[in-house]
Amino acid sequence: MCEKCKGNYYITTPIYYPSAKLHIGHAYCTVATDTMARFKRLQGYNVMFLTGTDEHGQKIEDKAKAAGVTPQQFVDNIVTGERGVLDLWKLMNISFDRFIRTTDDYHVAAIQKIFKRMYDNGDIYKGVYKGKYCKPCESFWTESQLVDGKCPDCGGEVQDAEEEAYFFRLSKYADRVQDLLENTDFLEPRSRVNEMVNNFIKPGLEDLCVSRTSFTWGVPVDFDPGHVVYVWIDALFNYMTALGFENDKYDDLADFWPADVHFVGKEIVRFHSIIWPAMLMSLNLPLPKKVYGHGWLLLDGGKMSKSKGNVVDPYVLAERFGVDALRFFLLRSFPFGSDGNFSNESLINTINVDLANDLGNLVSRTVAMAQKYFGERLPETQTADDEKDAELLALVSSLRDKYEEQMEKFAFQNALAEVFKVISRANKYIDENAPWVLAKSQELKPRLARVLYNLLETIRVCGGLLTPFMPDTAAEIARRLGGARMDWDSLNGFGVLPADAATVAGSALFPRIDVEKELAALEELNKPAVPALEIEPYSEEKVDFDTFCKSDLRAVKVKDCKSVKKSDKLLCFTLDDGTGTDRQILSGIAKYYKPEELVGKTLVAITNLPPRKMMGKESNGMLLSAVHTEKGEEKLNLVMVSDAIPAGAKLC
Ligand code: ME8
Repeated sequence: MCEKCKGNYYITTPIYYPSAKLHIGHAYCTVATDTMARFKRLQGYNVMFLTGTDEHGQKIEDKAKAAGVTPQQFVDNIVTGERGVLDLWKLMNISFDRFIRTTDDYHVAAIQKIFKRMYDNGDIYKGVYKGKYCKPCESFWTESQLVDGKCPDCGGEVQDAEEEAYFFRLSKYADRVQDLLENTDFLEPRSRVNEMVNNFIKPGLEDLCVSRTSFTWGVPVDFDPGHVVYVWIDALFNYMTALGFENDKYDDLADFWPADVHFVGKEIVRFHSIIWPAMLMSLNLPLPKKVYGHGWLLLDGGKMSKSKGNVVDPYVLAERFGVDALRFFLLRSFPFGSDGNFSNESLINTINVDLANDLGNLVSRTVAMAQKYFGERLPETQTADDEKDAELLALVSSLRDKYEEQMEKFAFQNALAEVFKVISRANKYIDENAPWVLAKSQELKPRLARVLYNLLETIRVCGGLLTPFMPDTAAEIARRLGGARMDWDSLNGFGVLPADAATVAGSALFPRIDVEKELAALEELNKPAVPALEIEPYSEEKVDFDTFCKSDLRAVKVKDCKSVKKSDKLLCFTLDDGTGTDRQILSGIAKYYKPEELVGKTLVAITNLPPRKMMGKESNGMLLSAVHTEKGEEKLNLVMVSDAIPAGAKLC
């Protein structure tokens, strides 16, 4: 630890499944973790911020197979490929110190050692895993994973099945884990404690299956070939292997373990607050100080998906609205511990109200006035503060403490609310003091200088406290304030800027967005791309051979073809079917052909269908045609065969 530092601080995000591209919900937790890491650095801590990817498991193996690549190629593409996970974190200005991939060699080797240690101490034993098996998918499922009793992947029937597997003695740690949850601040928010204890521990903790033989994409159990470590030992221990636990790649355990906090989404709180401490207890390792289970970003009250009419691709959002605006929105709009409803409209409104109107205007107006009335620097001759200034000064002076109190509780929304209270007050202060009136009198110039100084100081403190949320914006604000100090100590008081503070003019920090226009543009972007060519799905239903052979297919020659009165669909064909008697068939293809272009063609007809009346005319059979969809438009082509085939020839 460095001598000047306040101490070490270790914070982590969950490691993401690279089974598909990440959406804005995934970015939510990472932005929150980044903000916390930056806040701790600002306070003076020596921070280790870990994130990464959780790359093993059947789902990845299956997806790679479907894509025709190896599992490693599949995850490499999503993690390190263009617009992958690493690109996204770079774009979002995520200041992680370490990135772990569970396919990294050092991690794989460490997991094998960890598994063996728990096996040797008797906490991992061999047993039989009973579950439901889907044959076509070659997948095991638990009862609770089934959807309406069927395979959640293909919807097919499942059957009872067993496979040999290793189990972790989770049940042995039930009492100690319950005590940890109920009698310490290990898990927050507190509301999640009851959920864990009542739903999972009290009904009886079962031992946990920790190996599989039904797939191979995992860390091999080195002392029992055929078994791979099943997900949670592999995933959870990333938090320690990334510091050097059971490997020589890193040597940071002494400095950073136990972690100060693991940020995790609510659906994986169970794994982090029950299974993770139990595994650490098994190895007599110190437990992390805290697990914080945050809420979900929802779309229309439900799970996030692309199809719900909102753009959720963080790349698109960051590129259109700016990274800082997007980061800000995520933490300003939703209380971190609860679910929140995401919408493009609320994103735009937040940018317009908080960033363009309140923050942006305060900075633009103040800097523009300082420049207009005094040029590059304020004059040192200023009046002392007025009574009118007291409220603003008191608010700014106490802001850092209030903000810090909220940040320490991970209450990002409340911390921002404190800052924006001061920003609003400062905008009101401009109107109350009407600098443009003060500017008219030479005598009032020292007062005008003081008003502007107070505003610049307010902007400096607010800008500094916004650094963890909007690092680029804060840096730009510091620049406009002539390179103002924004370090932690300087944010605790009023009067840090020199009296002759410099200012630098610039364009609007956050231009206002036209809500209607932008929503329309996003809707356009969200329209699914029309596939160039679509064919009808193949029928699953089988036809037996004899039934198929009953269809009498014949080559027929078009003697005449006419449109049908009062019908814009039908064409009426007079056909030579080789019998010597003309056959009449009506076909609904007028949209696709002009009648005259078909005369003389050799077509295929099913001739033994019962006669049908259409628009008062009798149709004796059906002409075969091929249908497909091109760029969203339905196309039809009559099946035409070689003119060398005589009328009446049977097709079989
Ligand atoms: O769970 N809103 O990975 P993952 C907020 N590999 N958070 C969301 C979200 C949403 N709409 N959708 C997902 C895993 N998340 C495991 C973790 S840790 C040892 C292993 C969050 O990619 C989710 O809650 O499925 C989780 O915390 C994180 O994204 C990663 O999810």
